[in-house]
Amino acid sequence: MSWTITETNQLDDMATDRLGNSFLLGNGYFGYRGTLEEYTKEQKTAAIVSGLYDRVGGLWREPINFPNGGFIQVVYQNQPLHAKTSRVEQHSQTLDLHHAVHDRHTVFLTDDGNRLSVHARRFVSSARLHLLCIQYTIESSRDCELVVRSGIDGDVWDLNGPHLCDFQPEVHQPLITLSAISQELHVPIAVCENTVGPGTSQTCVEAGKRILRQIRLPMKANQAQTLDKFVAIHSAKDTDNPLLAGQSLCQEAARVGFDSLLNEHCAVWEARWKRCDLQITGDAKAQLALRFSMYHLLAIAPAHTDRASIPARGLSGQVYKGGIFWDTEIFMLPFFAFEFPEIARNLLMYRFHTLDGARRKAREYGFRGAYYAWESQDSGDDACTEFNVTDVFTKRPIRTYFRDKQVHISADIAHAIWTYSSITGDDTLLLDGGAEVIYECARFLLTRLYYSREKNRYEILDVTGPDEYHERVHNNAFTNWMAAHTFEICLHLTVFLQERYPAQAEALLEKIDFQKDLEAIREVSGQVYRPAPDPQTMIIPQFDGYLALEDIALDELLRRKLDPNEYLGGGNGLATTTQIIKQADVILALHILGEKHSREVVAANWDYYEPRTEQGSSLSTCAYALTAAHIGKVAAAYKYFITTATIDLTGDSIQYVGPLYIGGTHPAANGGAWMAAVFGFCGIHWSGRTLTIDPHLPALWSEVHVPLTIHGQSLRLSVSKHEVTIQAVQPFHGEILVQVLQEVHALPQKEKLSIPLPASESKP
Ligand code: IFM
Repeated sequence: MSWTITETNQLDDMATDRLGNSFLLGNGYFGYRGTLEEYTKEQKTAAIVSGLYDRVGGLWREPINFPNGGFIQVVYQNQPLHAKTSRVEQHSQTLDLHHAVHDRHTVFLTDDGNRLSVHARRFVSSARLHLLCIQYTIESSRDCELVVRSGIDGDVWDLNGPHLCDFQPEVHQPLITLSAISQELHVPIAVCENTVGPGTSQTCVEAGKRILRQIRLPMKANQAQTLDKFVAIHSAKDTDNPLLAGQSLCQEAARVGFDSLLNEHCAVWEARWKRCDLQITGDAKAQLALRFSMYHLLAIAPAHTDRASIPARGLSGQVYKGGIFWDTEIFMLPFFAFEFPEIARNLLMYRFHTLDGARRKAREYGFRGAYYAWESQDSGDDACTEFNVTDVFTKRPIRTYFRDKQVHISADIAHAIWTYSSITGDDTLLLDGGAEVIYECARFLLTRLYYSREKNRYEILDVTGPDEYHERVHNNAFTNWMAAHTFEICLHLTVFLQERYPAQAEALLEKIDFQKDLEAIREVSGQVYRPAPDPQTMIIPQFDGYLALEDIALDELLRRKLDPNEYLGGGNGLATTTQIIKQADVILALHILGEKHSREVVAANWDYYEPRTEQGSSLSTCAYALTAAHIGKVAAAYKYFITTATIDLTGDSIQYVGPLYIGGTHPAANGGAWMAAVFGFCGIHWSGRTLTIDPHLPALWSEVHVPLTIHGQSLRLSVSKHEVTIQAVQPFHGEILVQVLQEVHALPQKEKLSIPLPASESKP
């Protein structure tokens, strides 16, 4: 029930790209695109290893795409079969979200009328992080001999490569291996492969970076033959000897066998879904889209390490240089903090491990503290360049002010750490580095303030907010609010540490020499300018002067375009001089920090900004969904929720900015979809002490079951149009307060707490 996605006969080039993303498999260590076994770099095959980057000459540094050990091709009468060029009678791809297993069925019809059917089942093991397993079954409608070419293809798809050199194809019977080293840092990598099954095998090497075995398979009509293929992927970042580690894993895999490996892998996924499956009654489409979103987050989450985080395009390729953006902290972290706190902790510890990179960046721009990278890779130094976009007309790079001016990134990280601590009640993150990160972020923002004597307030000038079409503006509401919030966090944190961990608090203040800055923060905190709603219109200006810009309808602006891919921001962009914005900005601020504002204020701003938002970023629609649900615009919220949750199913996202390819998966939208369902429709809000539930369910949703973990306590919530129920899974310490319709209840230890909703709350 709502656990599988299937696509049939989708073989055109657009579909190949889209399915490469939607059918992605992964285990946090590596992602393997949903391409077909016979595909090559032209169809964007990729095995992207998390946290391993390389740079060629002056090109962009980006993740390494490993040699494709999943390559298999059937040759019939000297003709290789290929789903895109051979005659295909039937074709389907299916992803079982419950177990993270991909199936492919293709029936080829050969020129002489033979039917060859291929069924390949594969998974990226979540029990053994370096392992990809494929079971390849072939059947022929006639007696014949087939050749199966199975091996490792080192000729890979790269955006700014090639990243590997010194290829060493080797045979270590029964294995074949391909080793190489990365161009920039000379990191050795190895891919090892073992294909087990019938037939007689010979090995051949093509062009130095492709090593294949040719298996002669005598086929009897309608009798299937099965090959099991095991692929191990390692780099010297994981182990001293990637080749040896790969060989031993491949041999071990063959001993254990495909079925047992599949069982252990499925058990990991079943356990995950037990913890987080959100069940919607009445809306199978939303259910599937939401599970799809959660699946994608889980497939790329670094559950195994706190040295890596989740890039903006996940592990689906090299787009955005494999960089980790604010996407993780603002859009993905809530899901992990409420469902898998241990993964949320890893994501945030990554920021601690990259703190020195953020300190270097702050110094580079003449500030102190931690200015986090806009696009962060392994060291935390900023991979974002000054010229991110190319002008489609002049073919010249456009100066963009993402790297140097999106200062909100440091506030976003401080906010995420504080939120994690509030949701999980886990102080260890703060003690193990989180507090240091918050202090350094606050210090950076302190040094970024400008005191206006005239207005007697602290302002933040010359920034780019979330809306990237308006760069170098003054007093961006989102940035100012988040900075002021960071100062408040910093002060609360100090009180908290001094009360609970006085020795550690003192040691930390001394270690980073923070006392004076702390005093300064205490002084300025109340005086930071927080753009407020206009008393008449209730509109919060996105930045100084925003409301005076040309107020043009989005359609009209888009009609002014001369090229479909032209960039709307930057110095000459069409949107720059207008009120058209790329993505949610004030609306996102209202979602994160809008508590102090009335629903009327949120509604007025939603009505104002929504028609002026291009939704040009995958981060935007969820913010509109969340806020729309909050103000009771349930139909609009639902529309934006579906757009967010299906982005990688429909492939309906921007693929190019100028000539720059930006396709891939959209994990921030995946996290946004979860937030829209939980915080938006179910109206769940955790204040640090009280769990408030204020549902606004879409018409089709008769009931939603939400598992949540708060302060280590697993809770099962049910929200329907008539009732809210909540139960603790185990006995708990302390008190959990639940607020529904202004009434606060203490959650009983054992029984279910049921709170009826009056008829007026049971709105469609
Ligand atoms: O972080 C986003 C940014 O807000 C808009 N451009 C794409 C980035 C990565 O998703």
